[in-house]
Amino acid sequence: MHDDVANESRFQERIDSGEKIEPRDWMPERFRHQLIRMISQHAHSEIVGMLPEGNWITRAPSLRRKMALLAKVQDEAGHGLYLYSAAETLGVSREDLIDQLLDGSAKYSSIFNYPTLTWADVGVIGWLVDGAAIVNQTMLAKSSYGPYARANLRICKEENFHKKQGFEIVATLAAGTTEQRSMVQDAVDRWWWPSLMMFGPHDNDSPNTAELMRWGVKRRSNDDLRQHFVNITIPQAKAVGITIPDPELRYNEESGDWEFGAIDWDEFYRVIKGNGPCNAERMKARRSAHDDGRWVREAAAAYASRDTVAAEE
Ligand code: FAQ
Repeated sequence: MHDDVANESRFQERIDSGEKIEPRDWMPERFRHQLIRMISQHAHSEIVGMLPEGNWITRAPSLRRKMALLAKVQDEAGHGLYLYSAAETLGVSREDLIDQLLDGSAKYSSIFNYPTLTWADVGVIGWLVDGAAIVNQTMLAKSSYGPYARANLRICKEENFHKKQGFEIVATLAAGTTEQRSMVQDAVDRWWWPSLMMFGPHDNDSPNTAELMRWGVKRRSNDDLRQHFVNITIPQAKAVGITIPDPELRYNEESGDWEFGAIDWDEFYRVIKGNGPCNAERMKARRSAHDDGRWVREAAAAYASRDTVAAEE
């Protein structure tokens, strides 16, 4: 008991002085548990997040667009792998984490439960969804847990490219025909509010933020990051002539913030409880991909064990 108190205060001192916590270092069980929760949710989000845009690979409007989209969706798979590896350093197996996703006990980001109805959605996801993810993950790249911080650093470099490809699609459509302009505006109208929800509930309703900030896992709160995202996105929308679907949006000269209207939290909780527009479809797609890929995993494991036997002989 005495040791635990001493360890905990030494642990907090290390965090307060800006040191990174590494996998073999002493850490409170609750810290380990919180990180596994957060990193695995993040990993699942990357993998499920491949589905909405993957839906448009075969229908991309040109070879150039198709190549960029293919590369982006493949990058998201890579991000999932960095993150599952980071979670594994905390003593949990990838198989268990994937089982939790497939049996519905683990969460993934609310944003991926919305449909991609037109090609403009691909641009708007790159611009808004990757844009929101970068704001959140630039902060997480400074997180106190070494493997998670380093994974986010690599992820952010790629996400920046994703955001640029998305914004370029949005800018092209916004400067296009009347139909193209209305298609991209319609996509922004549908994705704007769910993008704000990605940052999680308001700070007062966020059970995990205070603890995660004390431990330096999160460096900024949900509301703080959401406001930063709005502040940087409004000038981008104006630059390409897109209207943000919020009549209450106002610039506050004193604070320098773009103030925005109320978020529909009933919708958010409905989606994270499994009742969003595409939750069932996303889980069905992940379960069948898992079943269809079983023979690949078995073959890879057979090769790995054959190599081990050969090395021992
Ligand atoms: N969706 O107390 P808090 C991407 C849950 S990656 C679903 O505030 P916390 C890349 C939360 O888990 C996007 N659930 O929680 C890409 C908690 O439930 P629990 C994913 C949400 O952890 C782009 C409860 O609500 N990024 O987009 C959401 O302090 C394009 C209470 O919330 C990450 O996962 C939500 N939006 O803060 C890929 C980043 N928000 O677990 C493909 C890492 C909250 O207690 C294409 N995660 N909840 O049952 C984080 O930064 C944090 O975990 C937050 C939530 C900010 C998501």
